Amino acid sequence: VSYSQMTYAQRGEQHSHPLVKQLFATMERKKSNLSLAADVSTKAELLGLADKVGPYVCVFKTHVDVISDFDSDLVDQLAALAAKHDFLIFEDRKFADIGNTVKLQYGGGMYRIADWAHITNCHVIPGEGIIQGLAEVGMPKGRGLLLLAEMSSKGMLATGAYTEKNVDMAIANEFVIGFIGSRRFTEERDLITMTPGVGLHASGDALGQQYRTPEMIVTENGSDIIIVGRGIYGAGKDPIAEAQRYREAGWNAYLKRLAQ
Ligand code: S5P
Repeated sequence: VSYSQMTYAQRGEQHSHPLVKQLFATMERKKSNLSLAADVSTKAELLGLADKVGPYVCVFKTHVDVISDFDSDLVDQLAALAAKHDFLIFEDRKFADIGNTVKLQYGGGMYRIADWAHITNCHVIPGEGIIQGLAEVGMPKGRGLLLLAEMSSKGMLATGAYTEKNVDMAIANEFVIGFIGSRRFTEERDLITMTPGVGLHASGDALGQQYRTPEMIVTENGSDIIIVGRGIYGAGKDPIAEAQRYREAGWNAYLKRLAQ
């Protein structure tokens, strides 16, 4: 039986990676396969969003390098909100350099990402060394890595043989817990997929983003988690109401998949 036919709870029980076990348990507890892409530019906005939308998401996704007033207190407060509302933190850093450099970028600098982000991600353009470098920092801390096997934007180059290489590298490296992409990629090791470019209404933006519905992504394509940003906090929106709506849409798409 395919993993896409199993419940998140069942998959959590049999998964070998403690972080993924925790993720699936959280998803089941909160009945949420929704991740918020919190692309706001100040500390106050980021923490405000985490406190408001936190109850409805399993994963809170950040881009800390767009926060104009970043400081270490921000990550302390974000970690406290993660405990309060029961979500994991994913820093969407998209590392893309050689192993030695990404080790420095992941563990050090002013952001010290490995100290607070449960999940991060990378491109495999540099070859397998990037995974090994990140693993040296993240594995001892119990973190997990996603590979960008595909992207959501118009004209993206991660296709065909490149996507397949991502899948091979993910299977071979314990630190990898899954992918960013549009679908389930493999039945090996129950590697998860998180999908950005999800929207109930909009079809895209002026800079190449393309949106598909939760049903296309979760029910039809077998992805595990939907990532939604501007659909929840965009201009004129009520983030709590939209988060509830996307949570319900994502969860119903999952229930529909199980019933197929
Ligand atoms: O292929 C990708 C990969 C990612 S991680 N396409 C994406 O859009 N993302 C991220 O998902 C992007 O950096 C942003 O944070 C989020 C999508 O935001 P939205 O406002 O378009 O929903």
